[in-house]
Parts: sequence; structure tokens; C-alpha cells
Amino acid sequence: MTQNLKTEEKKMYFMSLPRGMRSFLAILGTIFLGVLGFPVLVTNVEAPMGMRVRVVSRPNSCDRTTKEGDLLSVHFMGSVGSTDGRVFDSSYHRNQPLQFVVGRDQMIPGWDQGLMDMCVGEKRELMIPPHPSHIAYLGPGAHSAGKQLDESPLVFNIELLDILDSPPAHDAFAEIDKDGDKLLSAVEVQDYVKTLVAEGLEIPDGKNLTEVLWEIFEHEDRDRDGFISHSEFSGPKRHDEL
Ligand SMILES: [Ca+2]
Ligand SMILES: [Ca+2]
Repeated sequence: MTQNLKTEEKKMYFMSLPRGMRSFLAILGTIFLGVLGFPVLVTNVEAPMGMRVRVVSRPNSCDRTTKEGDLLSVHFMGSVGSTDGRVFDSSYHRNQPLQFVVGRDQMIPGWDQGLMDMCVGEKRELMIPPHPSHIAYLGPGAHSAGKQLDESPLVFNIELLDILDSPPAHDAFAEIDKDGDKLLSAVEVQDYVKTLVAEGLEIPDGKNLTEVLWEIFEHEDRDRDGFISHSEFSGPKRHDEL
């Protein structure tokens, strides 16, 4: 239970990062996700209890439907309490569709489950019961909207505009393994983390680089030989090597 809470707190921290940073992390899928208590690929995430999905309209022709790992382009409108409730966020208002990879826990819990097997042009309504984590998921802008957001059901009207090709798998292992010996040393991992920090990655409060390195090796170096091998590495890597 304590462990779960700790993970939840880490997740809350992660989700409170600015949206740009979150997608940076999501695309990179770095070993950092392991440190933050995240499996690199989030699958089988359960739908929130009591969530409701309603198909509002579905086009007659449908060549392809959404599946886990697809990059989706959607328009959405989020309202509080009911479809007629106060709109707290809308991509229609911004006139800018939202893109995210479905099934990878990038969005508020419920979207990954509620937007599967969906046709391009289809419209759905998701009713997601109240949850304390919602404000963290919805980002800094939501804070000004007040507590109502975590005390009321949220209703999302979502229109699938397009299914795009998924971002190519990123070979973080090769990027970290500067000397190419197929083992990640502490120095190589440290250099990589320093690069991420220079690019804007924030290390969770109260941790220094040494502690972060220790956590990475604790998590990744399963045989405790002081190196992270290709098979031990849980981050993004090519599987056709070696
Ligand atoms: Ca190496
Ligand atoms: Ca090892």
C-alpha cells in the first residue's frame, strides 16, 4: 500500500510536468520512467471504476480502427459534470487538434480505454468519475478552474480526426552507449542524464544526480555487475541487434 502510494505520488509529479515535457518523456520513453516508477510501456491500465463510454456517431465506412500504440489526432471538449456543464478545456476553441499515443498512459485515465476500436470520423462521449488525480493530469491551467475538477465527473466529447503512424522507436540504448561496447557504464548513463537535464528534464525534488544514477542502476542492473546490458535495459532499444 505504501509502495502504491509512493508510485502514485511519483506519477502525480510526473503528470504535473508541463505538457511539452510530458510528451518529451513519453516519446523518449527513457530509463527515467523506470526511476519515476513507470513501466516503459504502460499496458493493461484498467479503466476508472464507473466510467461510461457512449458512441455518439460512427461513420458508415471505416477502413481502420484505433489500437494501442497508434498516434491519434483528436478534437475534444471537456466539461464538468455533464455534456451541458461548464467547459474547462477544448481543442475546438484553440482550433488545434490534440495528438497523443493511445494506450500509453499519456492522457487522463479513461481515454486509453475509451478510445479503442474507434473509426476516423467517429465521435464518442466519455464520462469519467471524479478522481483526485484529475487536476494533475489536466495541467497547470486546470488549477485555476478550482477544486470542482476533481470533485465532479468529467465529460469528454471526442472526435477522432485521424490515425497517424506511431513515432518511430527511439534507440536510447545506442545513444547512451557511446563507446559501443553494448554495455552502459555509470559514466555513460551519467552523461546521458546530464544531457537530458540540459535539455530541460527536471529531476524530482530532493534528488541529486548520484541518487538518480543509483536508482537507475538499482532498477536496471539486475545482475549487479555494474553495467546495464542490452537485455537488462528497459528503455527504448532496437531488438534486431546482438
Ligand atoms: Ca558502453
Ligand atoms: Ca548488468
